Amino acid sequence: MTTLFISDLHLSATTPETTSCFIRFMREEAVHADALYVLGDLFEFWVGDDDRSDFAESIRAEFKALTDSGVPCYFTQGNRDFLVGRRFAKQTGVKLLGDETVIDLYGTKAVVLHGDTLCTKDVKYLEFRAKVHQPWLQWVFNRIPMFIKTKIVSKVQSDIKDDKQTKSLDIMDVTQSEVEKVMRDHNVELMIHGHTHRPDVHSFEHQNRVYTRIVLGDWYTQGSVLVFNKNNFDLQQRPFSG
Ligand code: LP5
Ligand code: MN
Repeated sequence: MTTLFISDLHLSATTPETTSCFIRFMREEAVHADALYVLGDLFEFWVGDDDRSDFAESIRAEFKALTDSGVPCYFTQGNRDFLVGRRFAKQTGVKLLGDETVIDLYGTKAVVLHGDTLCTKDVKYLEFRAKVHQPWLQWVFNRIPMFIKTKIVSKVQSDIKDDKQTKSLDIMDVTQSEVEKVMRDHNVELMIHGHTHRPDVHSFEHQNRVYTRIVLGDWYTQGSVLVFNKNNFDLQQRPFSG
């Protein structure tokens, strides 16, 4: 049996190929798994749990069908879907995780997270994150009508769209010392995260212990899945045209 991890699908109504690949993955693959972990950025942007669009309804329906079939499903917010909340969880049966969660993977402890908080050199982003994570601000935002929230999000996105171009790839990658700190804090030798869109397996040694960091891939041109079972793991791709 296997546990599956995905992140950075960036699903939206404007990218139907990605959505089809995701739906196929949910119906044909996730349904046979021990558990599914979604480590953030499932959506291109999630404006709020009050989104009643056909697109939002169709994605919720996939999660509901999966959890109804008995597969536990866990969700960590990413920088694009930090407004996924309790209502989404209730409607879908998905369990919301905190920013960093230690899980037991067939006897191995692992810390799972989106990965944005590991990028400590991206100070401007972390300041922005701190602002939009303020509970009072989210409380207010969640009470604004959907059509106004959509306008606010578009305006902020267009205002900051050029900001990313000014940052180096190094700034937008994880900081190794932060990776080590998080693993040490949780006393684990395995970390799984997404966000950087640089799928890979990194190993390093510290005081005679070997540490592994698995980075999930995005779903821009194909599906990307970490398949984890008792004896091994594999970062795999799924073609869009199935
Ligand atoms: O996902 P990716 O890789 O493209 O970029 C991320 C970081 N960008 C973001 C931005 C969000 O996707 C866009 C969010 C729109 C939010 C609308 C808010 C509505 C209010 C909600 C209130 C509860 O996450 C990018 C990182 C990159 O990852 C690293 O890979 O660098 O970060 C940025 O580009 C952010 C800028 O550097 C920050 C610019 C400061 C802007 C200040 C505006 C303050 C707005 C406050 C809103 C109330
Ligand atoms: Mn991200």
